[in-house]
Amino acid sequence: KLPWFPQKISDLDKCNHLVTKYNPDLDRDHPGFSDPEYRKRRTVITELAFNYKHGDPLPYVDYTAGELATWKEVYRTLTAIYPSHACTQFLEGLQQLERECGYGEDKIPQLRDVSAFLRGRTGFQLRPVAGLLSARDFLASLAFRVFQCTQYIRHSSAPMHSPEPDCCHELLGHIPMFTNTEFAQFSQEIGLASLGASDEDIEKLATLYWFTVEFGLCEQNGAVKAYGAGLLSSYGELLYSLSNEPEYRPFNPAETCIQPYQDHTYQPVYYVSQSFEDAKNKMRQFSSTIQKAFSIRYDPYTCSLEVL
Ligand code: H2B
Ligand code: FE
Repeated sequence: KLPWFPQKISDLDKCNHLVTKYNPDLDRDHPGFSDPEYRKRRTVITELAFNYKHGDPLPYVDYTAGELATWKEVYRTLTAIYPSHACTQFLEGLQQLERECGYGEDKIPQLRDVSAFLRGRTGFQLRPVAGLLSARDFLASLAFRVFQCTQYIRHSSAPMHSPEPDCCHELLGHIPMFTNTEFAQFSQEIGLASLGASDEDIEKLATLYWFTVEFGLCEQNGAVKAYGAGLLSSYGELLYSLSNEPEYRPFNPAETCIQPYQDHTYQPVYYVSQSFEDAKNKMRQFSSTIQKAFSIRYDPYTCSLEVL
């Protein structure tokens, strides 16, 4: 039986299934578990996402002094090592955001402003999400050039790492890459490949997403640089991934898609692409091997799919 999938952008209102993992209310290891004030604040911000419908203005969050202090610490620490650790596309994206979209250490950018900016660059737009989404729903939104973003911030006791996505991960890790045309295309193609796919194929695509968009490395001018958002939003792992400790393997979807991965510690292995062009071509090749009973065309004028 064919799994349901969204066919128009407003159907993404139904792509909101969360994975209950690393949640401050349920997970005793979460840094905010024993901080009732943090948990209360989280509820307020996630409520905004639960109530959001496609077409609504993106919710505006009035961040507290404490939240702004966490952001500043994360921003300062990470931007200090980006020049030596991040790929050029990421650095260029971040520069644009600093120049034209109000990025900086003193304020947490609002999703509304960032979404408007990205739309004009690569046609990507944002929608708020309450936490870690199922891989199926998360990937489906990419097919419509929509990136689902959390809006709360990590707990102040652990600014260098968050086990779950937070606004530092989204705004610093992911958003700069979405200003890049090539990368935007790559992301949408993974999304389109996921629509109506079997659970097994979704798992493979999620694994590929993990080792590219989240933890990918690429070669640039004879050096290895990070482009994965999980690395670019975690000071410790960014340093570790480019040290000589972890194992590197060339990115090869057929092999990478079955590599087990973990989300509570650093990755033991990273996959290195020669370029985005290379990664995109290999992904495209892999996607064509996913068996589906139909083919799909995305219509950018109506933001909907033609299923043939
Ligand atoms: N949900 C959210 N909110 N942000 C992500 O970056 C994310 C997600 N990544 N769900 C997904 C899962 C990814 O790791 C793959 C597709 O499973
Ligand atoms: Fe992510």
